[in-house]
Amino acid sequence: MTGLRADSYPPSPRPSPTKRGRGSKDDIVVLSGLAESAAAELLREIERVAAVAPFRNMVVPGGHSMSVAMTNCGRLGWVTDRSGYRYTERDPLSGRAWAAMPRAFGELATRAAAEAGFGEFAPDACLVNRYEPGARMGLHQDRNEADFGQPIVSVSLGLPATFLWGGAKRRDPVRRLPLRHGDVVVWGGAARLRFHGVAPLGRQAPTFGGTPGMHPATGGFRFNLTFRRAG
Ligand SMILES: O=C(O)CCC(=O)C(=O)O
Ligand SMILES: [Mn+2]
Repeated sequence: MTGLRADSYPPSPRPSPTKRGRGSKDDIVVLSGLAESAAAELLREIERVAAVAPFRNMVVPGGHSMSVAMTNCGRLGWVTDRSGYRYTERDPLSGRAWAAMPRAFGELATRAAAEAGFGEFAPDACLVNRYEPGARMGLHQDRNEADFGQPIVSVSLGLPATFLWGGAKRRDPVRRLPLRHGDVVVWGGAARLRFHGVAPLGRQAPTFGGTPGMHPATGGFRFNLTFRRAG
C-alpha cells in the first residue's frame, strides 16, 4: 500500500449492482474499493486518533457494553452511556478534545459523497469503529446529527463484513451487502434515516493467503470510519 495521493484513486468506482446514478438520493451507494489506495495512510491516522482517545466499549442506555470498540476524531465525537446517545466536543474519559480530523479522512469523505451525488459534504465528526470476530452492530438509524440533509459516508478497512441495509421501519426487509477492505458506502437524501447494521463479524474469516482470521493490513480487526455532519 502506498500513501494517499489525491490522483491515485480509481477514476471511477468499480461497477456494482447497488451503484445508482449521480444525484439520485433514494438508496445506498456502494463505491467498491474507493479507499483502497489510501488505506495505509488511513490506518496510520487511526493509530494517531486512538493515541489521543483510546478505543473503548461504550455502554448503551439499556446498560450493556457494545461489542464494537469506538473512538472519534473531528470537532464532535459520538458517545453513549447510561444517560443516552449524543455528540460531545470532548472525550468524556479524559476531558480532552478529540483528535482533529486527519486531512486524508476529510478528503476521502468529501470525494466519496460527491461520487454518490452529494456535493460539498464537509464532515465535522468521524466515529471510528473497531470490530473483532463476533462483534456486531444491531439495526439502528443515525439520528443524533443536526441536519439530516447531509449524507453518511462509511469506509471499511480490514476484515470483511456483511452490512445490513434495511428500510424506513425496523421491521422492513434487510438486504445483506458484503463489504471488503477499501469499500465505501454512502447514504443520504430519502435514504438518510434507513435502518442499518453489521452482522456478527465472521470468526472463520478468509485467509487472504495468510493466517486464518487475519487481514494483512489490520490483523484480526475490521475498522470502519463513519463520517457525519453532526453539528
Ligand atoms: O461499521 C459499519 O459499517 C457501520 C457503522 C455504523 O452504522 C455506525 O457507526 O453508526
Ligand atoms: Mn449507523
